[in-house]
Amino acid sequence: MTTQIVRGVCPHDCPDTCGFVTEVENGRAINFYADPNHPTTQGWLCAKVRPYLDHVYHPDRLTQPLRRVGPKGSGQWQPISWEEAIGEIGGRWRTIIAEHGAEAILPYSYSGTLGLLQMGVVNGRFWNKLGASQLERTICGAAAEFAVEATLGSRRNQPYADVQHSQLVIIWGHNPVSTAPHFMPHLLQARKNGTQVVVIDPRRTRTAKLADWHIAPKPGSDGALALGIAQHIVMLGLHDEAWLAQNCVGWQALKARLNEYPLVRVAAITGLPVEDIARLARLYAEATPALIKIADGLQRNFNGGQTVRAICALPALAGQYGRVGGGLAYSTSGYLQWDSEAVGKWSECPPPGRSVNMNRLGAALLGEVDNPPIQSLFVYGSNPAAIAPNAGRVAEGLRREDLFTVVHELFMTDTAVLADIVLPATSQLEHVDLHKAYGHTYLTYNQPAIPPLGESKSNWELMQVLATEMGFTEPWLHQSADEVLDEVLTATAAKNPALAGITLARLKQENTVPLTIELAVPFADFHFPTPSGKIELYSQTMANMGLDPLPGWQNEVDSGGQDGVVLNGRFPDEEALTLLSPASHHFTTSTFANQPDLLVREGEPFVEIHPDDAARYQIQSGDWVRLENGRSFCDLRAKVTDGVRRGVVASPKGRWGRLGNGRTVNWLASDALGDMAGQSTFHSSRVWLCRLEPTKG
Ligand SMILES: Nc1nc2c(c(=O)[nH]1)N[C@H]1C(S)=C(S)[C@@H](COP(=O)(O)OP(=O)(O)OC[C@H]3O[C@@H](n4cnc5c(=O)[nH]c(N)nc54)[C@H](O)[C@@H]3O)O[C@H]1N2
Ligand SMILES: Nc1nc2c(c(=O)[nH]1)N[C@H]1C(S)=C(S)[C@@H](COP(=O)(O)OP(=O)(O)OC[C@H]3O[C@@H](n4cnc5c(=O)[nH]c(N)nc54)[C@H](O)[C@@H]3O)O[C@H]1N2
Ligand code: SF4
Ligand SMILES: [Mo]
Repeated sequence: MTTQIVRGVCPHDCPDTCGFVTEVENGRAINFYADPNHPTTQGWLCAKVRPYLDHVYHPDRLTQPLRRVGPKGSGQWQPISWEEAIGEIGGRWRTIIAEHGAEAILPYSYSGTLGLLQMGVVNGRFWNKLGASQLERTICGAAAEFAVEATLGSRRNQPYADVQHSQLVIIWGHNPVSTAPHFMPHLLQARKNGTQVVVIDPRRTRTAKLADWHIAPKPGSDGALALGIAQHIVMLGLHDEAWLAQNCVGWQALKARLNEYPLVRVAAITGLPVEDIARLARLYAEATPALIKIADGLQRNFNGGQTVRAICALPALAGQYGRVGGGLAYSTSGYLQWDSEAVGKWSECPPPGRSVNMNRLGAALLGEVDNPPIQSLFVYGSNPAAIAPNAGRVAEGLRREDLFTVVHELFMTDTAVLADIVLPATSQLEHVDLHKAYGHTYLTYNQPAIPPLGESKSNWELMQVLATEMGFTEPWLHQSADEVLDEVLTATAAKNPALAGITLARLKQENTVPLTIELAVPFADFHFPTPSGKIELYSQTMANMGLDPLPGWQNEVDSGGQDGVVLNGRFPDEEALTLLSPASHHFTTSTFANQPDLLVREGEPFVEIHPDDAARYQIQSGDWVRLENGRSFCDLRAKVTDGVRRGVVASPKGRWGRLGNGRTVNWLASDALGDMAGQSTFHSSRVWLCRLEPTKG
């Protein structure tokens, strides 16, 4: 029997965007492993994706369209044909559009796949043509993206391997052992050669355990910490005044503001000893090259945007931008932005519908968004009932009798179970796509390895049948996958030299192709693509938007969902804890959190509690505890550990309520918006703790 070797790429939300290989016999994948030729992957996959065939061939994969027959959420389904399903969707939508207009339809999607076709084009073309509501995709890193672009003009990153050149690496609110694993061999090699590694995180993460120094500030205080470091560096005269004058706008204004952040005040805000802040400031100012590496967890709070602005100022103070092994590492996304017109066909569509912020989904479904109210929700590539903030409200919204919900999924998720129609989706082994990455600069083509399981369809195929149903005959709604990719590549290449010499044919041939990056070291020419061409420590753009134009810090506290709720003093301020819900090691948000082998490795849903906080409520490791606030409650197994700061509890994101006791930490999470770009604020959430009496049996 001949074995086919098919090369593909990991579609999941992770900066590493690994290449992989599937071996296929008789249309069935029999072997799966890392692409030994992919430069970032280097022949190994993470714990989540190594057992990928268990994901693809999971016995719970959805294989046919389903129509709800019982009450919402009852789990009573009737299999139907694709024709019936699409006909019913079209019929319902035509009625809704006639009564309320197309904006009453809200597509909701996020990062189930990051592919150009199955995410990017699918998010645009059909929905734009329909005139549906636009979704503000702000759940992940909106504030950091905005802040980095406002300050530096673009998101650019050195290759992971360049960390070899760093003398000091500060990993700030980021846990790459779990969330960017292919950075780690480079970091550990550098450390062996003498690079110092500092991790700043309220939790002793897997990454912190490998560092030379772990600093654990209070959550949401990092903006003040960065400004305190800056203030101290200036006080010591260790900043580079000439560099700042040459390359920055607003240095004098920022310098004046730094006076508001003396060490004593910053120590009080951050909960760190004055000596530690002073030591960190000196270390940073004297080490060169020095790299600060951040991701998005750091900024999922009320201060997120300003925190990132303040951190971006530090490499300017120390003259570290443009140096190999120095500067800021955030994301490589700025090197290549797909041509927006080719992706979304905006000019051939009606004006974009009104925008709905995805962080407010529950509130939006329950009336915050009206005129017109949301009458139909179409979910794909996301699992909002498990991953959105204030998820109890999302579930409540999804239970609305008059809401027509369609979910396109691989699995019967917490969201799908509340739908009216569930449609089966293909996995990455079953469809075509093209991926850029946010941690490196290779493009990788995904060749389908096996035919679609059962009757499942890819996102793009689904858009095509929906277009036909709605009578949309535009050729750009009916192209083949490769035709779409070719069109977007060609349109983008016409404007972006990063794609010089890169064609679809070449991608299909070589699979992984590097972008042409003019300057391997970001900003080595000291040109920053901001309006002024310099680093904008003071941002006029932000001032024009009514935002603080200088980096700063604000003391804003989560209500804990107590707005307008009578709680009879049950939640006193002095007993509030901050809930962090970071990435789990074995799942990608809620993806894989239904896979038996990975569930075993991750263990029971738990919450980490500092021994002092645990003692206050007589809690011991292994006890069932309740986290509670005005939004909801969630019961978890206690892990008492000094691996979290006092006053902080931590429980990883991504659990499925329906595989546990119904509620997850997301039921407690803040759905208020952060300081910039409509950002989510998961890590600002305040909760209260108690021990549950031992349950019987
Ligand atoms: N294994 C795994 N990998 C993933 C994901 C996953 O779910 N699992 N998710 C993917 C996605 S969607 C994303 S966006 C990235 C995120 O990648 P990361 O940002 O690295 O991941 P997070 O765990 O969200 O956040 C990182 C750290 O921020 C800390 N943190 C929270 N609040 C603060 C604060 O106020 N100050 C400081 N200093 N630290 C704080 C948390 O304790 C956490 O350890 O990872 C991607 N990769
Ligand atoms: N508490 C807490 N919650 C968080 C966060 C946090 O830090 N704390 N982080 C937030 C962040 S950073 C992010 S990015 C979001 C991520 O949240 P989501 O974008 O919802 O990501 P996943 O949980 O991975 O769910 C993706 C779903 O898409 C499905 N899927 C995969 N591929 C396809 C496909 O090709 N087609 C279709 N139709 N479906 C597909 C998968 O089966 C899966 O159910 O979560 C957010 N939620
Ligand atoms: S999740 Fe990240 S590390 Fe794991 S295989 Fe995918 S891209 Fe690679
Ligand atoms: Mo994310």
